[in-house]
Amino acid sequence: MIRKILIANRGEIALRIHRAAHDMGIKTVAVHSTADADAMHVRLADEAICIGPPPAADSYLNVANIIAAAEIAQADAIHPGYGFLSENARFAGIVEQHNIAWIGPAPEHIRTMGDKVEAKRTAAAIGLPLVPGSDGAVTSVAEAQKVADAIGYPVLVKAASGGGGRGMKVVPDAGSLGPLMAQAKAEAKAAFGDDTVYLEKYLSEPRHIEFQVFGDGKGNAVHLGERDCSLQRRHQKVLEEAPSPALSPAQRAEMGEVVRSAVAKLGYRGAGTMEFLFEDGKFYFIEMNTRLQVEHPVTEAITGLDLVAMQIMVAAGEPLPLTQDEVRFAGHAIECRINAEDPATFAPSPGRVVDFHAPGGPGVRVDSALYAGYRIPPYYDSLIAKLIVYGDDREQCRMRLKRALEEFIVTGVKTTIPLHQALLDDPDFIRGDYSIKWLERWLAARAEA
Ligand code: MV4
Repeated sequence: MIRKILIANRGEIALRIHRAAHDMGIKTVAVHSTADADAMHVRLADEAICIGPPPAADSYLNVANIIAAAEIAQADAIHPGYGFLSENARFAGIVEQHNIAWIGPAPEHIRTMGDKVEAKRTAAAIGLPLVPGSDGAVTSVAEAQKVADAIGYPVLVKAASGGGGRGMKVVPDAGSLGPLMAQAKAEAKAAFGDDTVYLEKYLSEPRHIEFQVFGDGKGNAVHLGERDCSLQRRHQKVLEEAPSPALSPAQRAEMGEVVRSAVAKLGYRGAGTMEFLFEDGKFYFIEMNTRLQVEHPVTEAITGLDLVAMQIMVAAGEPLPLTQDEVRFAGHAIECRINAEDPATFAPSPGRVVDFHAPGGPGVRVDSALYAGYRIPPYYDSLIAKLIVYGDDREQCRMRLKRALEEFIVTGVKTTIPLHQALLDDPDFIRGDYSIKWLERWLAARAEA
C-alpha cells in the first residue's frame, strides 16, 4: 500500500501527480530547487524538501539528494513525472533498491527502450511493424551502402542513444553516405558518448501517431487509443489531438490490437507510449517512451480514465482496473501547449506573471502551476500551461478551444496563445490535413508575410 509519494518533478506535472495522489487519499512530498521555493507544487504538497540550487543537474537530476529526501520524509513511492529522471533506468533501480516503490516501468524495460537499436529489435520480436532499415547497428560504410542500396535512397542515419530527433542525418544519395555517416557518428559520440548508429528508409511526409499503452507487469495490457502529435517545431510538440483525424475506426482497432498484444508480451508495467510514423495508410514503429507523457490528458479526455491514478495502482501491485473490452472511446480532445515564449520567435520569456485567469466552462481543462504574482524562473522549460479541450466531435472541440483561448489571460510574460489562435483557424488544420512537415512550413510562411 502506498501512503506517501515523493514527486520528483516540478511545474504542472508535479501538480497533476499531487492531485491524483490526494484524490486517492495519499500524502505528497514535493522536492524543489532554491529557484522553486515559492512554486505552486511546493505550496500544495503536504511536505516540501529543498534538494539543491537552480540548475537541474544539481537539484531535479540529483539522485542522491532525491533519495535522501525520500528517506527523510519516509515516502514509500517516487513518481518521476516526465523529463528529468523519468527514463533513467539507473535511478529507477536505485529507488527500488531502497525499498521505495517506483511509479514507472521495470528498470530493465526503461533501459531496453532507451537504446533505440534494442528497442527496434524488441519491437520486431513482439510483432510491431518497423521502418525498413538495417538489422541493428551499422558498423561500416560498406555495410551501410549495402543496406541503403537494398531499401533505396533517401535513407536516415539515426543514433542508437538518440531519440527526440537528436543525431539524425538524411542521406539523399550514395555519394553522401560516407561523409554523413561519419558526421552522425561524431555528433552522437559528442552528445551521448556512444557513436552507435543505424539506418532507416527516410519517410518524407509521415504523421506522428503514438498509442498510449498500459500494463500491470503481470501480462495484462490495454491500449488507450492514439494521439496525433504531428504538429511539432524543432521536435517540440505544439498541439496534440485524439483521435487522429487520419485514422478510420477500423485502422484504430486493428493497430490498437497489435499494440496491446505487444505490450502484453513484454510484460510491461505502467504507462507507456508506442511511437509510430504513419504514411500511406501504414504504421512504422520508431520508439517507445517509458513514461507518462505531457499530452496524456487528451487520452484521459476521450477515455474518462485517470492515468496517474492507474500508474499508482499498478505500482502498488494491483492489476489493471479494466480490460480492453471495457475501454470506451468517446468524442475528441485537443491539447495546446502554452509556453512562456515570444509567439513569433519562440525566444523564452521568463519573468513575473501579473494577471492570470484560466478559462473554464464545458469541456475545458487547464493543467498549470501558474498563479498571479508567480515568477517564472529562467532555468527550466518554458511550458506554463496545458489547455485541454473536449468536444463530442472535432469541430465542437475546435470551437470550444477557440473560445477558451479567448478567455485565457496571462500578462507580464509573452505566451504562445496567439500562435494557437492562428493555428486553429487555418484551413488545413480545420480539415485535419497535416504531416510532421506542416507546422514548420506554416511558420516559415507566416514569417514571410
Ligand atoms: C524518422 C523520420 C522519417 N523517416 N524516421 C524525429 C524524432 C525521432 N523520434 C524520429 N524522428 C523522425 N524519424 C524515418 N525513418 C522523420 C522523423 C521526424 C519527426 C518525427 C516525428 C515528429 C516530428 C518529426 C520531425 C522531423 C523528423
